[in-house]
Amino acid sequence: MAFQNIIVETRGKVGLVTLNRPQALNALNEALIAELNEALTSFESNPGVGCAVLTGSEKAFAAGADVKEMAEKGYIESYLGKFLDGWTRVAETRKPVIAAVSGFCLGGGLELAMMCDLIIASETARFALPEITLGIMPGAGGTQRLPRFIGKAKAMDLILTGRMMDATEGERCGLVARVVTADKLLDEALTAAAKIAGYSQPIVMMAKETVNRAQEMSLSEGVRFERRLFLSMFATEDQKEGMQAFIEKRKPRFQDR
Ligand code: CO8
Repeated sequence: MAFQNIIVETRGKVGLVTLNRPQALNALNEALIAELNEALTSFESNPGVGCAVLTGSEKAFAAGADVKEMAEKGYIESYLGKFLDGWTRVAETRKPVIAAVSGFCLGGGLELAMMCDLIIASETARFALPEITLGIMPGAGGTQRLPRFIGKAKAMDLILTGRMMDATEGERCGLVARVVTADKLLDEALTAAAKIAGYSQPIVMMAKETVNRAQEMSLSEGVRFERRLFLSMFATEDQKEGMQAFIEKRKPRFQDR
């Protein structure tokens, strides 16, 4: 598939997707989402890719869903056409995805970033769910994921006022994992991704799955789930290799099995 709206590369064991609609501040239209999903599917089936990074431009990670594409939509057409069905692909990706965010990260752009496993932001990042200003509310998980990241009070503040939050506030309230200068953003994200991709792939995937269960399960069910997967790790060669390497004071050579 030739991509028109994104740039897809691999850097070692890291898959890199750059949103690339500069004329629209990377507004997310259906064509872009289809291409992003295609890229993620190709990373998932490529054993040489252990982690992905999703980024935009310095000015905008993504300024939201494409308002011009959405403006004329009607209810029945949207319902029958399964509008939004493809938007959850990032959240369903089994390998980790890091969002490297600079500039505007608004509406559907923030919803997309929140579907990733962690957000690394540049100091210039600006986060908002401004849908209320357009006569709608967030529709790609924003009303559900944002309170889980930052709590009800701040989520209500952002969703009901539509105001922007800077990177420092984003880090302080738990939306953002790390803040770096704009010139260091991609390096920081790629280095973190390469580190993750250097570990045992099945173990990384199980760790990701287990942390994500914390969003959905009660504590006791979650701990039980963790215990099951933790014990299953002792059936892997990578657990033996990891611990043996520690004892022998050498670097482990994980084989992803
Ligand atoms: N959709 C379409 N085009 C956009 C969008 C967008 N979200 N954002 C910016 N653009 C376009 C502008 O129309 C402009 O194009 P043109 O030059 O042809 O007029 C170009 O990008 C540059 O934008 P500006 O001139 O406005 O740039 P500024 O630097 O002056 O302003 C802002 C930047 C503040 C980011 C401003 O562009 C803005 O407010 N954008 C809209 C932000 C917004 O409201 N986002 C939420 C959209 S709704 C949404 O995401 C709902 C998600 C629900 C689920 C998904 C459904 C599919």
